[in-house]
Amino acid sequence: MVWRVATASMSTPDKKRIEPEDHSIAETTAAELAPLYRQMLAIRRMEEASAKAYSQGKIGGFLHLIIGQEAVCVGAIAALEEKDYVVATYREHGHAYAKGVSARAILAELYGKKTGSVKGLGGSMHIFDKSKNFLGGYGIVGGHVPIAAGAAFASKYRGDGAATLCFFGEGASTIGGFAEGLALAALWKLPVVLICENNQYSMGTPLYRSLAVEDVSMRALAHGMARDRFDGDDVIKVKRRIGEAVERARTTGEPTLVEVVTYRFRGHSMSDPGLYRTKDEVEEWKRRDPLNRSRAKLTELGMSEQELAALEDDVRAEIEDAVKFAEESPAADEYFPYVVKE
Ligand SMILES: Cc1ncc(C[n+]2csc(CCOP(=O)(O)OP(=O)(O)O)c2C)c(N)n1
Repeated sequence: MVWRVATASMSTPDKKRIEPEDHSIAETTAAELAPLYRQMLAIRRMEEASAKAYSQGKIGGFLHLIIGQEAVCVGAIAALEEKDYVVATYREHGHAYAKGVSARAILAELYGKKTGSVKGLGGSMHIFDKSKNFLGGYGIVGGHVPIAAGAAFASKYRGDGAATLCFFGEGASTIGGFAEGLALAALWKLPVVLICENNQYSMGTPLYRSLAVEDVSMRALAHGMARDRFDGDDVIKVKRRIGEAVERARTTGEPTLVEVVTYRFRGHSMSDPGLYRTKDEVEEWKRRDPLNRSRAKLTELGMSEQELAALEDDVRAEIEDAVKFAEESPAADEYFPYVVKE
């Protein structure tokens, strides 16, 4: 038996690339970018609406927002087909929306209403929709990585040609479940793309206090797995680079570990004022806002202010309708631990 020795200089299948910070948007057309900008804006408005409802006491439990990170889930999921699967964390409202779950079903779930994606019994951290191949929504950090490997195993077993995207934070990469999922994905050559949304903080802990290396994608080397690493503020770049990994999964069945560097503008959850970061740091990242960058690119590509305003009005109407729907929907049935009412 020949063992492959993992080193940082290994040329195959090490696909890691790091490039200088670049604040532009990759080559694209308005036809490609406009729907992605619309999705990112809808996610941001939906998150803002949920923050408001939470502060009014209309949403209970935990609420983790993705504001600032929208380009990652939108770009990555844009590289998929309907048959592909997505598995995500408790910070998953945007991922669910990008995979086709409606703002109505997401907000109603947050409000604990019967019309929510899981009948109001799961709440913010447990959005799930089998009809969209959106497989959750998990609250145990890193615990869902083996679940994603399992979904990819099922695709390989059935030969359905689907790829699975698994999203997690950099904090999850220190968890046993992450190591187990990675090991199985590499050993069994499973068609899964493991996407580390490195927003640089696990709750209030900065990356350098929880990891011995800055580069999370290096963990792929231990498994001879392909890897990539890039800045995640450009939705088109995210789509292209995740697209390469999805193509690899489909054609060779090989997994990829992708680290996308990003930033959350707000605290870890609604109860976190984020005092462990300086105002300057947050402001610096806000200047790189993925939504502003996409909007500016659309103007450059010839979209008029009038057209952009129409798109933005359309998003506002969609989210206002979803809030109204959630508020007016009936409350979830009472939940008994051993009897789930249909
Ligand atoms: C196994 C486990 N340990 C601890 C927690 C508490 N917890 C919830 S979120 C979180 C931080 C995770 O950070 P990261 O993986 O970087 O993701 P992010 O929240 O930044 O998106 C922790 C420690 C948990 N939910 N599960």
